[in-house]
Amino acid sequence: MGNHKKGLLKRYICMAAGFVLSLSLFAGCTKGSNQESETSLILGFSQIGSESAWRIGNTKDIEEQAEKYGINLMFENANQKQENQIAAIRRFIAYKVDVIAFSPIVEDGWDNVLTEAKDAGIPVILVDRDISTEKEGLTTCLIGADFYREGVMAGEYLIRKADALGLDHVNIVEITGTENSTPMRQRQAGFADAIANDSRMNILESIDGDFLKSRGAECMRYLLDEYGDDIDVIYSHNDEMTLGALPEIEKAGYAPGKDIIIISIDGGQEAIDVLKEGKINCVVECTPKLGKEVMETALKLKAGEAVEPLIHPSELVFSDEMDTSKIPERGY
Ligand code: GZL
Repeated sequence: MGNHKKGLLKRYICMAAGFVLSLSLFAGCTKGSNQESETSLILGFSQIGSESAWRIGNTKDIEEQAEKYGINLMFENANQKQENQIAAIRRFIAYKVDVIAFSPIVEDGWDNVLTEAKDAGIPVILVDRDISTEKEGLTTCLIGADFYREGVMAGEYLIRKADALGLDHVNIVEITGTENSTPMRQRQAGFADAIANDSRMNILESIDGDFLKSRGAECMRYLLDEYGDDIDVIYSHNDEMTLGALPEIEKAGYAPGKDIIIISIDGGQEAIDVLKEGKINCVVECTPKLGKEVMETALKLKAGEAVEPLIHPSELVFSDEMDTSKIPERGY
């Protein structure tokens, strides 16, 4: 046999060994003891990444609840890449998990892989974010926040704040989350709709901060250079970007929460602490604690029971209108 053929054979043997090894690694990474794996459910979960305290809190809750419900969790972190989520879902299908759950980083581009899951008879739960598709029946349900309502609550707070301060015009800059993601689209729409009939309100510019702290700082530097003293309000789609923006506001000589009204979303401990200091005026809650509903829904799906198509957790608004010292520990 020529060297080329010997080389090819060696490469195929290595690839086959690698595939078997990766499957055995997946078997090893499921939670719970072996004897449980014969009886309890195997759930494949594709998480977006670790971009924020919210996301890290969501992952922690998913893992804790899987343990609590005795569910074998195959967890994959996509590190902010859609292609990694698609590859993870394909591995879950190959492994023949009982249920797939994932938080889609953006709304588009899922039809093919979700059709493969459907053809394999594996039900899919959407967690946190939604997808947009023309196809029916690719997913069973969505468990996640009402982002549109979060945007509305942010806008309604701003109207009350403008009334309280007697403002006759309000210039707003918006730092949005990941473009084409459900929270970005709906938080932007809800806020815009809430202030649409208030002639004082004027959005100077919306800019994509991708839910990242570093991008929040970059966006803030640009907006301060562009609009400086004209900025009355910053509406930021998540705490991470808000926390990135705050030092830039102070470096520019403005007192956040006083010279500029700061409105944020998520409600993690760090942002709540800054709210208590008076440097953020309003934090709309977006709970990352979705794990209980995910596990209960997965168990129902495995048992062939009907599930709720949409589960929205209840959410609060924390702001300088209340005694913020009474806000309990957030847990994320
Ligand atoms: C909201 C979630 C968002 C958070 C961000 O449910 O999708 O993604 O608001 C996170 O902190 O990055």
